[in-house]
Amino acid sequence: MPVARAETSDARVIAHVDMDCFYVQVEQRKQPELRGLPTAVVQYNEWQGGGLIAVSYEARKCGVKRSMRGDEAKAVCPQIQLVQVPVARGKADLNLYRGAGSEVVSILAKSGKCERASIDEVYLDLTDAAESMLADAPPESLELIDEEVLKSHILGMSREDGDDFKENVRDWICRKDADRREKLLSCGIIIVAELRKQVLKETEFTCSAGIAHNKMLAKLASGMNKPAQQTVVPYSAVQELLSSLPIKKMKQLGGKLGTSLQTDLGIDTVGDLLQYSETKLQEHYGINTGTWLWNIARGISGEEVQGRLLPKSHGSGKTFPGPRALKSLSTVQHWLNQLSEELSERLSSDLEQNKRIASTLTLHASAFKSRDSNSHKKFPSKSCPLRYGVTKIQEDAFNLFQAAFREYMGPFGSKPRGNKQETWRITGLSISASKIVDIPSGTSSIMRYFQSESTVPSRSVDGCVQDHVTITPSASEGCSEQRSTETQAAMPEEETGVTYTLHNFENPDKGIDPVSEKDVVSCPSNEATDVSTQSESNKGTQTKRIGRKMNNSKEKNWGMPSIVDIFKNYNATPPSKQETQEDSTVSSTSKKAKFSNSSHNSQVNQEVEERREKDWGYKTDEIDQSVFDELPVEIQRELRSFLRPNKQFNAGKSKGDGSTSSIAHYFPPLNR
Ligand code: TTP
Repeated sequence: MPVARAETSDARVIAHVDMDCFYVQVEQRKQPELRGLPTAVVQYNEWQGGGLIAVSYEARKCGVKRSMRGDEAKAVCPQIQLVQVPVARGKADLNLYRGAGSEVVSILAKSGKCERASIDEVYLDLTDAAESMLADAPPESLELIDEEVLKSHILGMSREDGDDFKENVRDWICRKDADRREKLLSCGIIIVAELRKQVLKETEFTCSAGIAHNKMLAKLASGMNKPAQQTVVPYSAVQELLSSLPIKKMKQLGGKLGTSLQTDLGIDTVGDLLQYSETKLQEHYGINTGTWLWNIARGISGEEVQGRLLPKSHGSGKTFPGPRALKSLSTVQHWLNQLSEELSERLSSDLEQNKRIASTLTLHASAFKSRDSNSHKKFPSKSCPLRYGVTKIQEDAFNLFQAAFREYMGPFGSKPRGNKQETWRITGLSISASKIVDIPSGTSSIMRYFQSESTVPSRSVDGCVQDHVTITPSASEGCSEQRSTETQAAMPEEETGVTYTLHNFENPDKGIDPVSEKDVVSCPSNEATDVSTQSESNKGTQTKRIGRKMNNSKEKNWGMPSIVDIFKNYNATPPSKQETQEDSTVSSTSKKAKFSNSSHNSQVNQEVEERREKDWGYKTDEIDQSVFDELPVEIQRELRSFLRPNKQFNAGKSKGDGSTSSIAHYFPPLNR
């Protein structure tokens, strides 16, 4: 019941920390002479001075807005300093900003559970820290309260009394008669002020924060007083905050659902939702969404802070505004190649530094057609299993594009209609890698996968059960290119300055999960799995054969035959040493000896098999052998001999000599 959730989440202390005009601050740290001056960071392209993507607060005072181009900004603020974003491969290179974001995260992460929400935003669950403070040094016992704490904005508290407001804040924070949840919030205020000071000291960056009982309210609050300030949402102020909040400003209501609430139910503010019962909302929007809407109208959100310091996905994108729109498939391919290079570099870096692999590649594009009544038709997004290695990604990205393009152009394609050729333009391209999971640290052999319980689905960095991961031979290509730093991108649509609407091409990662399951289609690549066909068959066969336990999974099975399916079902101890020895003895026995010992062998095998069945929950006989086909041959062989040591498999023409065959070739250890 929602009310029960309210009780539990009220006792939590959550902060949302958001850097102020982040890219500007990063540039100002690099060039300190820009500090205090009206400054903006612009896209690299020169057209009309480039699009503004970050604007300093001094420039904002002069009327400069993010939606402007450089020339426009100069017109309203002649003294503005325009700094161009770094460029690589003909597009913005955000590594500088990503690195700066990571500096901040590493400071904040020391305080409690920390979720990196975007390049410059972090959620913190400070409940434990607040509880300790309340137990050891409650605010009311403090003789001195820091100035930064006293500057906090507490919603519902008037600031009109001039300097007295600091006293009011002090009184509020030190109330002895407050209930426990509000006392915890007071501790949160003190902790966050301290953290913000620490971030400033160590990075020279200012940030703002929202402090509340849940993520939703903390996020709403953090943007209310900027820059370098913090805002608190006491429980008593929730209704007032939400009553006038435009419905579309609420997270997840900026799109179709928000529009439907406006047009179908006449709802303009979050507060307006209060007039509808939970049942009524469920009638309109289904059980879950109805309950969720009912909850958010009351400031209730059970969403947990995920312990995630790394991004959920990697993206690389570019917009092609106005005359720069792409007109030919060869230019599209050229740009997809650039984007793929960048993506591959980041994947390699993630693999090397964080031991993570991504499993889904998604392509988004924006386009328009001339001479078409349907010219606003959305360019479909497509996904396929991700294969590591630049050339594979390039190939798959272009294949995805072509599949989407065919669908977009419709049955007539680009054939002439009447006398006129149908023309099309691509105005934005982005590719992203998602469904990222950890691989066990120090992996040196495929056997480690089987021996590590940590390889089961709980590996997900964000706590969700992940989909299948495909490990392909091309992983080696990805590894050979490893360099660069960490992850998560952010850039706006270069041309329009419209931010975070449907898809942000230059900033494909910014707060948007690039893949929704319904978008996933087959990868048209020859080598990649055809999900649309295979998913159907595999949903039946693969799940039945190797994944009995997966039948309970709520996650949709895309049907990628994958080694991870096997890992997912392995949660027991590895075969004992003795068993392994038995296995290897059997496998190395000559044909003749094998024949003469066949009854002994079959008995040993049967025992081994029975043990595996007990441990794993299924018989190795039941494993669909086709799941191995996606693996490098060396690993196939290693895996097959591990599973069925006495059986000869055909697909075993290994490149290596067996003794060296190992997944380590594909995912080399960090020190390489
Ligand atoms: P934001 O946090 O949205 O904005 P900001 O930090 O510049 O300013 P504020 O103080 O108002 O929070 O974005 C963080 C950085 O992400 C921003 O400095 C530049 C980049 N960015 C884009 O590249 N494109 C976008 O559309 C937006 C909104 C931000």
